[in-house]
Amino acid sequence: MQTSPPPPLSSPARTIRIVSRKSQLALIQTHWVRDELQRHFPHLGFEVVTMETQGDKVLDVSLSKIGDKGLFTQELEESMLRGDSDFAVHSLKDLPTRLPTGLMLGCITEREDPADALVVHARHRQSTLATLPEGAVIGTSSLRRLAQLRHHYPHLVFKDIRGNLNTRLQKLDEGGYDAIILAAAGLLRMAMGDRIHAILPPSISLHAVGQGALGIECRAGDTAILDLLTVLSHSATTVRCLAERAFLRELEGGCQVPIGVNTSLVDNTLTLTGLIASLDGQQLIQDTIVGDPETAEALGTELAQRLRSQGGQAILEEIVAANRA
Ligand code: DPM
Repeated sequence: MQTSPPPPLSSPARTIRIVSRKSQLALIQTHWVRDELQRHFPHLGFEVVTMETQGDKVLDVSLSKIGDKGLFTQELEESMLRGDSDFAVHSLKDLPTRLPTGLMLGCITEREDPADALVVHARHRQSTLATLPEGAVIGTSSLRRLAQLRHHYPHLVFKDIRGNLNTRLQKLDEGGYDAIILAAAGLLRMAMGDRIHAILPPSISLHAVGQGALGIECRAGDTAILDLLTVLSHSATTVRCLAERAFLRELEGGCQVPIGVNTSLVDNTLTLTGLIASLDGQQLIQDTIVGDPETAEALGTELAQRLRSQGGQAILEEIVAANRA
């Protein structure tokens, strides 16, 4: 049976459907994308459809335990593959480095500040991570944040925290934690930048791959949609994030590992720093590669191979073994 092609984008019968998670941050991001496209293409119709994902529903289990591929993306991907929607807006860091057959990363938007941020309870307004009291409880579900902060601040205690940004801030304000670590980008996009007590420098916390950027996923080869998306694409962010994603892709073995990065693109030179940490924060293996932005992905892959041979491989194997036990 032959299915007829969808009507052209300019047909009045054709509305372009954007699929999104329902969280406040997801909707802010998706509405921004829709508004930008509507501004560039006033004659086209855009509609946002929202869905819940596994990651939104399962809130009582630690991210690192359930946190495998596509936790926040799978339902949206199925919707695009069914033809119920045309593209999805994700926080790039939640988009797996390998996508299902039939889908592709259509574009990467300009990055917000990719750094991690410290948010403290009001009683610690005068404190820094270094001066928080012995045993102070820090909320995070990120193995990456946990391992790096354990390394630098062994006097702190770490406790899982789940839920969307509003829920997490509420849990902090209610006194369940002394401080929490969040992506600065999420707070800034939600106009809650005033909650940022300190930005963590790369010497303390290397951020997650793709943090602060949006990744738009669409059906592979959907040229009509890909053409529209070019107006949202940011070339410097794209180069940096493609290097970061190639680095992560080369290290991933289907389990959550503390992996951090930092990138810069200055004077047509790409600098990528990558880190693999042991879960206890005892070992931080870090290196930096510098090169031509044209070879961004090859640089990411090479850096990953270097870290493996510098002790990263042993850490990866340890984590896989611990997950099996
Ligand atoms: C991923 C991680 C976290 C999110 C793991 C990591 C943080 C979980 C936690 C892959 N996705 O960063 O090491 O801290 O318990 C997420 C956030 C954003 C996108 C929230 C945040 C907003 C920032 C952005 C959750 N995904 O990191 O505080 O768009 O980059």
